[in-house]
Amino acid sequence: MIQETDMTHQQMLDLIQQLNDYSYAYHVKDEPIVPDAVYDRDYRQLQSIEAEHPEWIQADSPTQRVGEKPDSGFTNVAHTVPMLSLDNAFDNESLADFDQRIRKLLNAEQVTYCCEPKLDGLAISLRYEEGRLVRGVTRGDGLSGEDITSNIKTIYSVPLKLRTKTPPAVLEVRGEIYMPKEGFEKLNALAVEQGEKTFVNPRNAAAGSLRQLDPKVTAKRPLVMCAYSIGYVEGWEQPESHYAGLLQLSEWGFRTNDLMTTAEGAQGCIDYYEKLNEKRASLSYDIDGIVYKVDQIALQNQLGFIARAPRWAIARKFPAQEEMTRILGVDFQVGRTGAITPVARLEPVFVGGVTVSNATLHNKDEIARLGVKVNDFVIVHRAGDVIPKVVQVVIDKRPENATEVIFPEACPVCGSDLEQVEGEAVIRCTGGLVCGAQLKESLKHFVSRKAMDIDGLGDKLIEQLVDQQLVKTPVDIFTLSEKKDTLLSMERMGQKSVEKLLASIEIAKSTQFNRFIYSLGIREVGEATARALTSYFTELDDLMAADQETLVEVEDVGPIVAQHVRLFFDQELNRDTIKGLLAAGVVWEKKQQVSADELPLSGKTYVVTGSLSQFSRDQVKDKLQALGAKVSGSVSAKTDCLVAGEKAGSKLTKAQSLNVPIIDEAGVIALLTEHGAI
Ligand code: 5U1
Repeated sequence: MIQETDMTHQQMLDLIQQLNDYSYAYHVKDEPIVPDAVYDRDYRQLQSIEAEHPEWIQADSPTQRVGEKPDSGFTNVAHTVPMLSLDNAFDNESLADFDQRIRKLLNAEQVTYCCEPKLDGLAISLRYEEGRLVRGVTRGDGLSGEDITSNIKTIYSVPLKLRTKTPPAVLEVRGEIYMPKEGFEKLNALAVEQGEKTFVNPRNAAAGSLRQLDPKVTAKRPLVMCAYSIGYVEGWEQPESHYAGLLQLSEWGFRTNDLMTTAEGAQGCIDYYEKLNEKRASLSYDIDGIVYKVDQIALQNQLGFIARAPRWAIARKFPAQEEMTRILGVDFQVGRTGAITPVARLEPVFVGGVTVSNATLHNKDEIARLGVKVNDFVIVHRAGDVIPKVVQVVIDKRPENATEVIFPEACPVCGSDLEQVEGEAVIRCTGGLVCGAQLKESLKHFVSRKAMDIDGLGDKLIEQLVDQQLVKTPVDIFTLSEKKDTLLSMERMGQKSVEKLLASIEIAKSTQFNRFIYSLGIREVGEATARALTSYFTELDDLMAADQETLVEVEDVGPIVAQHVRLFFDQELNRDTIKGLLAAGVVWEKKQQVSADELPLSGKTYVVTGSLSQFSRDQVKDKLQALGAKVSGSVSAKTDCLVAGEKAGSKLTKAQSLNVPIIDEAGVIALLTEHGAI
């Protein structure tokens, strides 16, 4: 490391370049090239040299991202070229109509469209002169917007300087500023902790963050900018297609969406919609639709505009994830660990693509935080398969008959006392397996696919078995064969289904150690932790006897998990259940203890996609992990191999574009066989 005092001007410029390279890799490419500590050290070094030589400070220095408050709030600035809005299509027919219109106007058989996720954030226009950022302006009314340059500069994915030696004389880039879901959750969690107001959704959080008059506040908000078009350019010839323009923006240092692609005709666009709709909930950011644009710029020019919307683009909207409805009442559900969850009964409402009649209110504190009452109008949010939740009360519409939500004093199912651990929001029933609700939920978990995997023992049947007192602990499941006649007398249980159920129970007795531990339902022990525990302790007795100090040596096990594990095995009832299960014939194959880095696929990252015929994707993932591989959900340059089954989609395309090795089902079976996993 060079001492700051010895540093030449050129060395400082190199240091800025290096920091900007680190930042680009981290914030634009999502592929950090150095640990945070290295960035921080170099950043501090730059700060010292700038303190010593203020005359050397460069506009693109990372230290210049957070400046002073603008003196007089935000000023209004006219856009060089208006920021357009988009026509919407809410179904496939309207999209097909759009394509037909375009083909007719162009007299073309088929048109290529650029397809991009429509990010749910705020549109922005960034102006670069000679490659340097000079202004960032909100969309406003499309003709003029507010100059929020000082806030924009705090966003690390906004390049302060284009990554080229030959930039266009003027470049105006349009894009969206948004807040990723994780950053939004953290921001809201912090607001709750500090007793401040929370944001209803990531879009509002992004808008609120950009509206801050003090850039120091904006700088603390996890905002991201993603470019989606070139609004205006001087001194540079635009490529022939919109898609190529986006690739150029990416080369110049902008973040572009990695799911953007091109598609042929209406059918190509519809296929893209179906794929993205499936992925929508698992994305790390909110999208509210897809934007389709005629890809050829010459054709765009030929098509032109109607009013403020281009004829050559359309937004295909996804079903809204937030809707307003009314709370009819509040029920209190008791979960597997005794947690009491208030659930709002709703006037049915269509949200996130389905009709919703219930939404979680999480816990007592959340009821207080929302200030929600029965009969209130509320905003309900539903994304993907996640449980719908109430996110806001519409206070202006509060009716006269709104009544307080009364939290129960005792367990609504078994009447046991309730308890609340200090510092935790959750209130629990103390009844344990004596509580019918906890017993039912524990059994549902015990038999579930990733646990003991007992086919034919569904939720309804478990409820009947508990209600009729045929099953009081998981051990009783393994003695159901002695109660065949009673089973036959139960609702919807014929000879065939009873036999099938008993056969599945018999098969499930041969399990795996990690599944067995997961099935016990120890608090905070999910699938991955169960796997970590059982590769560290190969013997059940050793795991049951381990003290907390030993438990925290296990990868990913912290003091809280260790405490829950210890508490679980300390309880006589749990030890008796385990004894009973083993006595009933539950067994697993013992594995040789191998340290994690000696496994054949240690250090390798796999992604599994598409449909497989001989194994489920989960089974293949299990087996790859057992061989030491890490299994990730998305393809990146760090992926070592993609397992692509039939109908593999964008992950396959991405792997191909990144030259990631790809194997099919036969290939993965050969690999697993080679290493003795099957
Ligand atoms: N991804 C994307 N979002 N979005 C919004 N592209 C896109 N294009 C837009 C808008 C308003 O307007 C074009 C007409 C440039």
